Amino acid sequence: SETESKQRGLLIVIEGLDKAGKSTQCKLLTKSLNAINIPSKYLHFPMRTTAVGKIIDDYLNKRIELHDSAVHLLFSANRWEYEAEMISDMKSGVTLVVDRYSYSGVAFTAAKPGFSIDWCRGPEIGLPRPDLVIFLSLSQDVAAGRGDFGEERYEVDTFQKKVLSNFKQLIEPEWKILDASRPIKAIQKDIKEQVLEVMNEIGECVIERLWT
Ligand code: 2DT
Ligand code: MG
Repeated sequence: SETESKQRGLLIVIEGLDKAGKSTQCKLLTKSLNAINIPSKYLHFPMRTTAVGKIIDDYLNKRIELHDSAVHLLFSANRWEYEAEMISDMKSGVTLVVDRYSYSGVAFTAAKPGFSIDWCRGPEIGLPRPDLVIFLSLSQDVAAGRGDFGEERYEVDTFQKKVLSNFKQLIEPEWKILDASRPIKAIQKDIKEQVLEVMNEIGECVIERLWT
């Protein structure tokens, strides 16, 4: 009817360590939501195709060196440069399925010497707050069994351990922690269930902001 306004899209974030299956699950979710006529878009931060993203890609592939603080701000800028589009997508009913977000931003930089979680949160304040955060949890053993790390910066066991301990400090009560060692389909089933549940609750609620 005319009085019934369209439900906004959700901001769904999937976080977790390397090799937890974030990208696989995000892509499957996007596909399956679109298949049931819930318009959805897959996003992955860092978004390496933008001007800022290209610098981040150079840094991650060790083609350039940058100050750790500068890199942190670039990762954040890479989200801010997409903020207007995220908001307009959600307002027009598109659900965003996001592979890494501000939590990775904080957990990774805070794993470097001299960086506090508090300082790392600063530039993220005001970004759209996710409606649902799913954390794919994987033990070190299972992760190791999924093959070697790549050659990018941060793809080092000792660093990943610090990142995990930072993630643990960021977990909020509403987060859904899923065991990522299970088969892809089983994890996907749980994720979809959580998403549909949140979708029923959200309705036309305002888009909240991070860490305010
Ligand atoms: P991918 O492997 O997902 O492409 O990430 N990272 C990511 C940060 O340090 N800060 C951030 O804000 C984000 C989103 C995680 C490449 C690496 O970049 C790290 C791994
Ligand atoms: Mg990677």
